[in-house]
Amino acid sequence: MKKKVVLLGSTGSIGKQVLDVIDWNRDKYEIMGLSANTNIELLRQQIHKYRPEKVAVVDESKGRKLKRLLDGKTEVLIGNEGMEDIIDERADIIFISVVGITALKPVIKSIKLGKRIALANKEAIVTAGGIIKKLQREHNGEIIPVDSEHCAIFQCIRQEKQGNVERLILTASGGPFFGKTTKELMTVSVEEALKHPNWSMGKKITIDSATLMNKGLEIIEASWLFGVPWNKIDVVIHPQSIIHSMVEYIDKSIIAQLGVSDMRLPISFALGYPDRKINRVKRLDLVEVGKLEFFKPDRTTFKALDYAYKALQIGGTMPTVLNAANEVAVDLFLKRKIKFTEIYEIIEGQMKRHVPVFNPSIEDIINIDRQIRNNLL
Ligand code: MN3
Repeated sequence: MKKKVVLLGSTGSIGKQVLDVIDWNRDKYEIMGLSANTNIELLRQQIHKYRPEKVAVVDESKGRKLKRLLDGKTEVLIGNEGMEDIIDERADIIFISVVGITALKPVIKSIKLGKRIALANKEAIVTAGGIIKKLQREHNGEIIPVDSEHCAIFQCIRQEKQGNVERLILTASGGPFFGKTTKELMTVSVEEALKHPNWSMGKKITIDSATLMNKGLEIIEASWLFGVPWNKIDVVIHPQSIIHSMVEYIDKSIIAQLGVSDMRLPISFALGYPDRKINRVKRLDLVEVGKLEFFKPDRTTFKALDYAYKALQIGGTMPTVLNAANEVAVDLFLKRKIKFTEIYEIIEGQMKRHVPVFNPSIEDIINIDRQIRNNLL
């Protein structure tokens, strides 16, 4: 029996790579639903190839346009509600590869169905980790992280008792600005920030890698996914991006997961788990890599790590503020309206002003997210 997959965000960077992996295993997976934000040209090609029952287009006018272009065999749903509506209880795997907090409601719906979520989105778990984990326990759902670091930790931790974990060690490439000073960072351009040394990803996450906010969000993500407190999560700069993360145990033994920097590896794992699927990812040649280096992150220059630890330590809605302020700031930077270093200033300013709500509901999180965006308009 083929596994039925609903893929949210099929036209984005991760979504396209999910379809690559599915192409390698067409006898094992079938696509039930797809969603896109605005790229209906690519979505139309995907519909033609995979013949899903339903698709969703978040942009309303693009959605209506797509409806007119199709033959009527595929149902087209519109808006954020449409994206939620294609999550079907007959699906085996809900693959969530949309960027940003818009993934929150789809994640909540999927986890309530008790399904496997292959989670490539960070923001939902960063802002609502407590709620998601509680629902996961209640509904017996399954979350397989696709973020390469968390997928690595998931693999390192599989057979181990929670109590034996001493700390998680997240690796970071350091991004394009590793080694730069604050003064140098003030004048970097959008083009320079978009040049990631190892990974090919969407724009938002590439800027987050340059500021180290990506790693900051990943600290919070790891804390919720693996139930490990902030003071037991470390970050080490590893420019080769070969070790995707590590777990240290109480006996000082460290287990690491290694592989080439190709997102199709964690995607393949998340689709196949607990099985492993043969794929076309390049084999890691350690001799060719030659050396693996590790450095301490510069937390004075790249302040994002400290903001994330702080947000996680405070808890409640503080991670929501961190995330929303960062999303807006990155967008402003990409539009060339602010300097790179102002991303940090915006985040710090919003966090300082915020009085956190503890044990927030989904509505609290959505309201505070909106409030932060309004503050910054
Ligand atoms: Mn990552």
